[in-house]
Amino acid sequence: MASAAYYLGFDFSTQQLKVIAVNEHLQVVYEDNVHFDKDLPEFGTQGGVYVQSDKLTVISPVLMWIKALDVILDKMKSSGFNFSEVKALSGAGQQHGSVYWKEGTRELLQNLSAARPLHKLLESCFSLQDSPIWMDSSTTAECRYLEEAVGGAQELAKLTGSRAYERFTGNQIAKVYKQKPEVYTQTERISLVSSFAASLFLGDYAPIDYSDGSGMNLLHIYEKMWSGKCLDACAPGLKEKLGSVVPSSSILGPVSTYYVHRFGFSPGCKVVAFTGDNPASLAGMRLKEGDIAVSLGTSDTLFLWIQEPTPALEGHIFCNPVQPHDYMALLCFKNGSLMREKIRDDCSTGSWDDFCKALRSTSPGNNGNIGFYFEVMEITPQAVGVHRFNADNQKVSEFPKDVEIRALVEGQFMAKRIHAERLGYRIMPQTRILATGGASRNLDILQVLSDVFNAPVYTIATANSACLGCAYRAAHGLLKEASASSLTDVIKLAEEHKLVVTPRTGADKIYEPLLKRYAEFESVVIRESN
Ligand code: XUL
Repeated sequence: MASAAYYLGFDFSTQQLKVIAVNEHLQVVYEDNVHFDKDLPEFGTQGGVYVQSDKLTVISPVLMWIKALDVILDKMKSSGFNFSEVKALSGAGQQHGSVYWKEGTRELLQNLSAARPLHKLLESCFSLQDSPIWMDSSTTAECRYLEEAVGGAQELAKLTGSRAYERFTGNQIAKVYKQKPEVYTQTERISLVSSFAASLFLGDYAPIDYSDGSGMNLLHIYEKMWSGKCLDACAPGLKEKLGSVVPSSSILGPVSTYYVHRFGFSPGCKVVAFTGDNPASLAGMRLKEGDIAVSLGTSDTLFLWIQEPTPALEGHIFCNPVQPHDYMALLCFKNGSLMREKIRDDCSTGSWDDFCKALRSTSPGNNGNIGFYFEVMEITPQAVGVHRFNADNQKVSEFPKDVEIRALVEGQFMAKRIHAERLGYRIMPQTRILATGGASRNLDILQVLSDVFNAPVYTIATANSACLGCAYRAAHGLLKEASASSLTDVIKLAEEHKLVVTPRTGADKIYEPLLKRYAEFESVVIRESN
């Protein structure tokens, strides 16, 4: 019998470590997880983190992540998983978090003794036991300093894809340097959570990949090199501590002999660069050139595949994890389902059926009525409150209920299109909108989405998309060596996405002028909110 080929994807996320194995047909053959709070109670985390008393500082113990890896591999072994069939593995980490390896650790990593679990071997290898993670917002001073040092927020965005954000790693490193200079000096290497996890498999420091590296406010996203200006503004000697950056689908080397001896991995099993969880999700959702994924949850998130980005003060541009010359963007809208549910309660007595009837009984374009609905301070754009404008461009205090419902849904999708286009996104003939999250079950809402973007909408399942994306990336990393195929070729094997709605004829003519008016009113709303 021909031997099987397995590809492993790991996801070191905030609350748990997950693993997925796929076979050569990209079908999932194994899935498991270790939940930090529940399965590793000795660390005493809540939701995988410690929130400090200032409520701004949020950290996670590095050894917890390592012990979770010990536990998950033991579980796989005892369930009879055949590690010798794994041809390649890759993984994802929560973005922005940083790990500080102590002077002298590289040698230890290169000589791991298979007799002991990793968390024992690496017990005293970190100059910082608790890593700052993405939920941290304690570095406002460092952010302002960095922006000023490079000539302003927009200049920083032009270089690194984002203005300064508290959770972005450069600002976190600057804080460590300022507040704990002795820790910084003792540190031989700083990894992201993703490259830290890759290092555990590689038995050596793994380079940071372009895509997760774009979430640091340190990487020049066009030149794919550390920006000297940004490094200098954060801490001295940082370049040496960060190591090199590599394309996200690079093969980093074979798995460490530790895994060969302890778990029976093949010595030929390759480690493909790890990346951030959002880039990994883009791979897991199987986005292609020109696609856009819209996650309609508590908040709404947009994942865009962009070729020529124009970084802005809102949203993030990352190097594309799948195609190294392209980019991806991430946009977050806080008033998502929260707002849809509020208007449903106010205007259709809590019934989604009635909400949908209202969408069907009103026409695309809403006869020129436009609304902004931000129950809480919105992220994209920074604005708050409810603002309504009628067809004569006059501000009005209410709309009939049906008009209100359509104004909400159209407004939410027009904002998404406008902000996506500001970041350089262009709708192409082959564009697909991949919808996911609670509201993606509602076809009438999806019809509006399709009309506003003038593109077909597909629904996709995204449970564990980051983890699955890494199993795909492992397969792609390996196969591209042999045949130079793209991830798109590799994932042809996976199940097709389901087409659910197509744009109505003439929708583009209706929304073109409406989008212009929406953008103009948005500036008014931002001014009024501030
Ligand atoms: C993205 C971000 C979060 C983390 C969550 O910028 O901060 O989505 O990646 O794991």
